[in-house]
Amino acid sequence: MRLKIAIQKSGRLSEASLKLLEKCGLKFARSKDKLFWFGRDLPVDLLLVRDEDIPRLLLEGVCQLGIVGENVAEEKVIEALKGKPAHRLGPRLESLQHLGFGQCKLMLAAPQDGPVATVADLEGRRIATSYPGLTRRYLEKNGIEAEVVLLNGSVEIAPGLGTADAIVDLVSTGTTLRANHLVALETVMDSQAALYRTPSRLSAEQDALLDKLIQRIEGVQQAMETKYVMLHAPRERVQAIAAILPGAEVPTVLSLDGQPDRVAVHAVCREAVFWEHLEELKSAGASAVLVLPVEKMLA
Ligand code: PRT
Repeated sequence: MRLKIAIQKSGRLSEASLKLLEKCGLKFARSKDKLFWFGRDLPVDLLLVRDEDIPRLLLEGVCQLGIVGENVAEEKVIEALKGKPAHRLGPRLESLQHLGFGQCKLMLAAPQDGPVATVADLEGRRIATSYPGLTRRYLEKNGIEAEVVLLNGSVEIAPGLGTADAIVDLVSTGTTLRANHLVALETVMDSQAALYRTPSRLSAEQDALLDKLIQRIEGVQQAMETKYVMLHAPRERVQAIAAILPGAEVPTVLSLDGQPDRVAVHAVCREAVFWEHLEELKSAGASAVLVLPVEKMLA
């Protein structure tokens, strides 16, 4: 039994999703135009689709895993549950892991110096969004009755055109809001790409494969955050230097040929190593400091 993973075909999440799976050792027989890539070494295939189709493919059990923004997953689940009686709500999508890319915020924004300055000002107004489910849930939570206008693109121009008083849209740098003279007022939802699994039952083989994949993804993520630091230091400063290394376990200390007072220190740092750390190390007596990326880790 093979596993099928759905990822975005082309867009903000495609490259990072593919890179992550390749770093996990998955190789595919690629076909530029085709939507289906056959897994070569492991029985794991790829389906390249629009990101908004991924939640449905998982809910229907067509794919067993999918990488999609939490914003899209939540919205599509709200849509799928709409109008269903409570006892028929059925299984949901299970988020297995945050993936650390595609970070953004779904935000309420409105024209600068306009009548909408807080969520309370939305009563009786029109809000444009591509996320009607999340927007309605947010309005309900705040006890606000307002009209939600669905727009599938260029949401940020709606207030300027007079078709809405405010918007709920994704923001990452804030450039688009500023260019349209809008200000972000409140965060409706924080989002990033996540790995989701189907609510359908998997075979024992698929379950084992999924566990292996999750372990590899964790390893890749840990490796990305981890650095290997090598430096020279006065022997008597080793303890002080080890204390500066961020997130380091016990370092390896090696003798240096012909230099009885100095040693080489090697350490795996599990937290980001900033320039400030290097400057501190230098002040503590370290020299020849090298910071290297770690490619793979298995705890
Ligand atoms: O065609 P398909 O349906 O597959 O893709 P899409 O066009 O719906 O999605 P795409 O590729 O634009 O985005 C995919 C996912 O990336 C989103 O669902 C989010 O999870 C995530 N993401 C992260 C973003 C952004 N950052 C983002 N900034 N998605 C969209 N934007 C847009 C936003 O809508 C606005 O128009 O970028 C603009 C704002 O950006 P800033 O930097 O100016 O604030």
